[in-house]
Amino acid sequence: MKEKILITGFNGEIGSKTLKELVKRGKSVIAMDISDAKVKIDSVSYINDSILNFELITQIFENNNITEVYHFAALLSQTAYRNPELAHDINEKASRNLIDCAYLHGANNHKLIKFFFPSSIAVYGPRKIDNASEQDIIQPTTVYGNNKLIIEQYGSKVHEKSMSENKGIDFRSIRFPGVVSYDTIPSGGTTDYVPQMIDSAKNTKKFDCKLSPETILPFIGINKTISSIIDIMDLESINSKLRVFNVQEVSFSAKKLSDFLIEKFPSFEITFKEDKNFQSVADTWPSSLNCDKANKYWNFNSEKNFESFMKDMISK
Ligand code: AKB
Repeated sequence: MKEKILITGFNGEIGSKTLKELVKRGKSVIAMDISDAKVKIDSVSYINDSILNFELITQIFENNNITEVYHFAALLSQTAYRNPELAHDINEKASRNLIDCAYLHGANNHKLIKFFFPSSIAVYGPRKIDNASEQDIIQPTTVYGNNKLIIEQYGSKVHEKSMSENKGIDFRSIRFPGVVSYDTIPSGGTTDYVPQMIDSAKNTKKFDCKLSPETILPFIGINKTISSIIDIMDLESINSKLRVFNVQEVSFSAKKLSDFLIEKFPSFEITFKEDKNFQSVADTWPSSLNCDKANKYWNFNSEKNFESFMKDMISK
């Protein structure tokens, strides 16, 4: 049977670009999302359904030769805060189910299925730290952070079991900071003020920033996000018990961003109105991440400084 890759949440910011990249590399993809594809690629098999349809997920594995899974379907931090039960179902229950199905598929077919899970800086807390490394204090204070941590740990546990049996899943995960795209303006996340502020400045719209000017968070551009996913999944194996790796390109405060945008777009108007649901979350997330492990395993590095990072984002 032909080898297939399964992507969930393919319509999202990261899912849509990962899908395109895999197709470009000649991969045969089954793409699943609750909402239908805006533009369809001929070679892709689309499934328009919920990740909570467990029967369907079982069938996908039964009827196909799946070799890799990219699991992007999720509720982001602010949406999860407003819908904790749904977040538990989508972010945790459905993720566990997908890991279990992939494990069974691998075990039954005596092979290892590569499984990619996008985690987040939301697993950190309860205090803001600088240069956070993978093992630093991990006590998330949010629903979303807890969901992500539980799946990091569950995936790593199933990975270990799989390694001891030499069949099942090969779990790989990246802890993403805020992701900044030049062509999508996401909402639902705590870090989405960055793409939203850039869009407002470019289109001369007023912007109300929900974080204090001093708040510093780490970020990565969408191109580096996608290349990191492709690079970690391209590795034949990762000789490490640690399955989750930090990546970032730059860290900056909300004020540094607004100053830069006002200089480039002098008519841009911004106000800072702290919203406690956003501020209390950002205050527990690291201001920067240590990426030594990603550098060690797949040569992850970033030559970006704030100016070159922002220039890329506003020029597109
Ligand atoms: C969010 O804010 O929900 C995400 C993240 C950093 O995980 N962008």
